[in-house]
Amino acid sequence: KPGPNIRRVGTTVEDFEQNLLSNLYFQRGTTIESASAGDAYHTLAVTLRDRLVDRYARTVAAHYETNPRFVYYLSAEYMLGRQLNQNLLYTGTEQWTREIAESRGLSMETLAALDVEPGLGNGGLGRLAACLLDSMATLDIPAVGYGIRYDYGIFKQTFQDGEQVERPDDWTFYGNPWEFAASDDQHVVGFYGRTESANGDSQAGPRRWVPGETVRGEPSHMLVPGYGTQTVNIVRLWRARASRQSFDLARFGAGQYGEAVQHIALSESISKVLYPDDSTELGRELRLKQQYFLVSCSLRDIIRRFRFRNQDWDTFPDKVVIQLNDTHPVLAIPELMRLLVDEHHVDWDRAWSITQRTFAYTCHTLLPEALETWPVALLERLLPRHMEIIYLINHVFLRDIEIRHPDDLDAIRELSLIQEEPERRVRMAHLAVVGSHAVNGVAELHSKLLAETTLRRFATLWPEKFHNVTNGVTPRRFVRLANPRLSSLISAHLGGDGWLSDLDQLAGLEAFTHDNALRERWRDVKRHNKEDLAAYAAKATGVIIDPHAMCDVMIKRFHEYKRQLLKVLHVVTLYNRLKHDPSATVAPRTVVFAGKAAPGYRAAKLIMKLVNAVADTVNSDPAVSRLLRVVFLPDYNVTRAELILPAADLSEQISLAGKEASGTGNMKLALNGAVTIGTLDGANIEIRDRVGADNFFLFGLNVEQAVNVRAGGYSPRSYYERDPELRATIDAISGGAFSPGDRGAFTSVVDSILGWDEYLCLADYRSYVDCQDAVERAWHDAGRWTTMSILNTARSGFFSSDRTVRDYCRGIWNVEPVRVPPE
Ligand code: 26M
Repeated sequence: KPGPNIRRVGTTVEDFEQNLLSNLYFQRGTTIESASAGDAYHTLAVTLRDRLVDRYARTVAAHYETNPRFVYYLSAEYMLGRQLNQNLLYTGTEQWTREIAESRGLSMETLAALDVEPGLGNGGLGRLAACLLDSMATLDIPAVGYGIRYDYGIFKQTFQDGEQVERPDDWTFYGNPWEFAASDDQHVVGFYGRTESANGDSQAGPRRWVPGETVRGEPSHMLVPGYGTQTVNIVRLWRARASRQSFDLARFGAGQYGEAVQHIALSESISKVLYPDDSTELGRELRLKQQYFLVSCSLRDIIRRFRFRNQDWDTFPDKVVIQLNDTHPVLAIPELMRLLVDEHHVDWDRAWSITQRTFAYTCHTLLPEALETWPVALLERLLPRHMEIIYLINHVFLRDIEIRHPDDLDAIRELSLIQEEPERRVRMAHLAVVGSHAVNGVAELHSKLLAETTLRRFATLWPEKFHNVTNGVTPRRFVRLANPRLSSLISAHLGGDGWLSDLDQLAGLEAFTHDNALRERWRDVKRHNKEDLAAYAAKATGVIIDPHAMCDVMIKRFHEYKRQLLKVLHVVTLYNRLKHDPSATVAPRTVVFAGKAAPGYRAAKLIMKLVNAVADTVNSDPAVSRLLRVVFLPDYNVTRAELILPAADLSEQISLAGKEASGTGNMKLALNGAVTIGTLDGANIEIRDRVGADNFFLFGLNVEQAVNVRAGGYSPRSYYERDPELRATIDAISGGAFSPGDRGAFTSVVDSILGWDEYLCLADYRSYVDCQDAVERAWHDAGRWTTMSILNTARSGFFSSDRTVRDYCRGIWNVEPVRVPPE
């Protein structure tokens, strides 16, 4: 039981200033006279951290007292975003800090710029994990997030000759003031080796795994405060460390410096770098090691925590629910079986019941290439005992299927955890479904398609296992912190900031839709935000943008299914129109792109190069650049999103229907008053249902039509031949209009859409361009646009991740909040 806490922080501004000075002196080892901006930043960070530690200690005490059911969120990725401004807001010290800093000649911007964002994720999946952590803490849900502390996060993106160049993200180079390392709390993780019989020889009895190699997992944690509450949860990140005797002193003595540290480097490579792939699986052994490393460390930790207050294994699922963020941590299922059966001597059937009741699985994709499978041969080598357990799980499962459906070989083949052709592989999604009591998709359409296509057999078998939980985003970070101007305006009209923890209150704005004072200020806010973005764009890219022009944004990972290429076709269409008819009534527009591509994804990288080439041509052509500008902001990350979202007028959500599981950028943009142009895909459908069809620009094929077009022998070339404007657009690209020195630069992009066009860009082109014309007409009617913008914000309260977490709590987790009393 935790002892009485030392009171370290006070409640007044004087206390706060005293805490700062004391940390500057004792933590940073410097004085106010000689402190640098870095010293100030670091000191502020640890002073805020101290305040959160106080709350965290009380949270731990309340949890110990109540012994509640905990959510353990397992994710290979977290995109937490910068911590400073968030922690200032959550500790209520924003204003004090500003005054203290400014009185000493330091701006908040200078301090914020020193805050480094931990980019420990690729995109949507990792950011969703961070939003859910924020909402769980805000709703007082006892929860721990487990992840990997990569030394290098998602690469930094730069452009050279329009091409993406990746640079390492050494995010802790100057230290990370937000984390606590617990180097005395390590777990040992095994790999390779062999298995042998323990006692008896029953198939399902315990066996012993003798690993051939071990590494240690060292935890550190960051604090995850809730907004408007005392709860502070943690996210616990594991880092690989070599065992203590790994340094080869003899070799070092002999001058073989590289060889002397080789073993250390090899062991520690496990948590060295985040794999920068999003929705593709390359099946690298080190990636599998990362996954098992995360799982093994986290489960040991969860079990240790369970045993503080509980003994009976049968109560494990009453105290523990483990949410698997996609298949990346699915090895937790055989690992828990191994721990229960081999190490704690629980019999197989009892262990299996405990396991199934403990796990729940979220699927984030429908793309076949994103469904993880691992070669049986690799698993047998790396994790021999886990492979035996997977075989046994499969055996028992398929025996059941045979009883239900005798002689149905198709059912067996399609349901099996093992894929046989062309090589034997373990299907991680199948393992996840079989080992969990709940499976969910991330938007209504996605959950429906999962149950009808990818996981159809399972959904027929266990319909009650399948759920939908539509994604959400945290309004604290993506409205309050990203868009302070809009937030003040909202608070002024709603009579306070209660909306920040009860986002449905935004509906109260609707009453002011036709209030001229609000409307005018609404437009002012957007314009100011666009000025901020323009200043940044000028600095980062040299492109000058007009804050009065429509700000049309497409910000997301570069992927063919998301169809940045369709957006390029639209830009080139506008360019051609302006070239041929300089008096064309095109609305002034700034098209903003941002996003990274997986380093090995050639097609996506060529599309990026095309975006940059089109931007160069358009921006330097005086005949068009008055009305059309294109900016590709490099190095998209959470910080950059926070800058772009508040400035957006138009939100591009144009994936081919049936491909985007949910999307979350779509929600962030709508909340910031951007109007969506989008397909009936992912959560776009739910956004449109809520904001109203009049306030959403819909185009394109729906899922059923897209399937039929492809099935009916789709010929992209016939669209090219029939539509002269499309033809002129594509001809401009293939004719070298954007690559004067190298006409063939984009041949492969053009060949690919004319020849096969996997994501039906040409089938949706006409509908898209016509819809963009409707956007322009709406833009010309400034009053109509303002109404649409206000209604998008007012009607998007549903997309708070607080609602998402409540849905998980009720539908899947069955957990109750635990209030932490204020001191
Ligand atoms: C796989 C193998 C090796 C390395 C990395 C991966 C991998 C990493 C991330 C695979 C998929 C990854 O993420 C998929 C993802 O981000 N999905 C998105 O999840 C969001 C949150 O649910 C949804 O909003 C998006 O629609 C969905 O694309």
